[in-house]
Amino acid sequence: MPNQIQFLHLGLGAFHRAHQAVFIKQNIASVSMRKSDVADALTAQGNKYEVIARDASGETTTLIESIKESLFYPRDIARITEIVRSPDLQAITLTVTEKAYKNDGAEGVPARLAHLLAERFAAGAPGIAIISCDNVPSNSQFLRGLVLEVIAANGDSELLQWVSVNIRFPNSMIDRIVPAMTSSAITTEPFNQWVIENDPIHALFVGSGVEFVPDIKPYELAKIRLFNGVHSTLAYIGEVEGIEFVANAIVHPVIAPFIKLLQESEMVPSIKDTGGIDLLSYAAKIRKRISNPTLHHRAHQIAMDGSQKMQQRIFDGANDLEKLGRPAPLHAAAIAIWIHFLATNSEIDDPLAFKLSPLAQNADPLAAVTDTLTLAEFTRKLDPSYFAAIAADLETIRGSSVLELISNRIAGL
Ligand code: CS2
Repeated sequence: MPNQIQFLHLGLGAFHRAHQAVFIKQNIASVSMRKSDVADALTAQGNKYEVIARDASGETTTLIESIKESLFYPRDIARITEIVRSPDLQAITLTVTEKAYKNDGAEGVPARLAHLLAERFAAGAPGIAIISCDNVPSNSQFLRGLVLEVIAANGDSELLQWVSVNIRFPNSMIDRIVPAMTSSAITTEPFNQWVIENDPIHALFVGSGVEFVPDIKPYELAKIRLFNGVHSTLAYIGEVEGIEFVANAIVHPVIAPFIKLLQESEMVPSIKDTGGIDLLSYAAKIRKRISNPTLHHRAHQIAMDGSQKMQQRIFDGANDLEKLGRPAPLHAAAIAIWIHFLATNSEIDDPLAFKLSPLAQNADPLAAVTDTLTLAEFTRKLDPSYFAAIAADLETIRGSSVLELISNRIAGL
């Protein structure tokens, strides 16, 4: 008798195992989308594993048993299809990283979702919720647009109508620091947050700690800018300056005041509708969490896929400040540091590095900045009024160092 599965998860990484699998008390079938090794290892250990939450005050270990099946797409497509066709299924959740949020063929995530939804429609099963758990603006709704695009391109108007009416895509904000795993246990921080836009799925989360809110936007902006924007900035500073872990970067005597100023004088005012969140105290808590000395979260890991992250983490905030008529010299500095990283690092893990790095290496700083930032693939472009300031910063870095640039910025130079 197969398990009754209420949640299907796509993207079986460490983050899923330390986040959704901890909050969800129903049965989950979790699917690896790129390689089978994690799914197979998890199956071999009976799908049970420990999550160790650690900070300077100590650690707690929790045995997680919500994952009932670990599968690999496409190898296990027959079982995945059976789950999707079942009326037991209530939701599909996803952690597939930023770069999966585009339509790039039949193996892409939106096309695979469209395929699974076609199976559910054909089975006559009721609607479900699809909940993105990636740090992407309006994540689930954005995914909805991509899925509908695939279905429309296939010319399946009945499915298009059914998905539009029956499949809910509530946006969600997720937050927990989960460094890449080094052993079979997952190490993370005590903090764990999941906020979902109001949806009937809340009935399955009663008592779970998951928050439901009418408007996710302020949570999303606060998280992506004040946390992830800071994380990326620290990652590129760390990579250029040879600081291995972000916990060390954020307490560095020059970097710490720069990050605090970046948050307080630019990121906080870039968010006009705060939804009642006290952004200054939120920012302070983020700095404290990133400085958790027990996590060993590598700058190199966070630096990955910058082309897919910087747009929403840094460009958007700078663009909002520009619209508000406020200066954004620290956002400009963060972008200059990223461009310098693109030009000088030899181990960049980013799908667009092969285009960006040569552009960033242009000896003329203004050409380097302009060509890098106007890449056609960027969907959220930085306002060109920043280019000259970024080029001046790049010149400073090239002539001295990243630390020199940021000490100038703290001094207000
Ligand atoms: C990080 C995030 O790797 C990254 O890009 O910024 O994974 C970050 O640790 C999480 O979003 C924290 O919730």
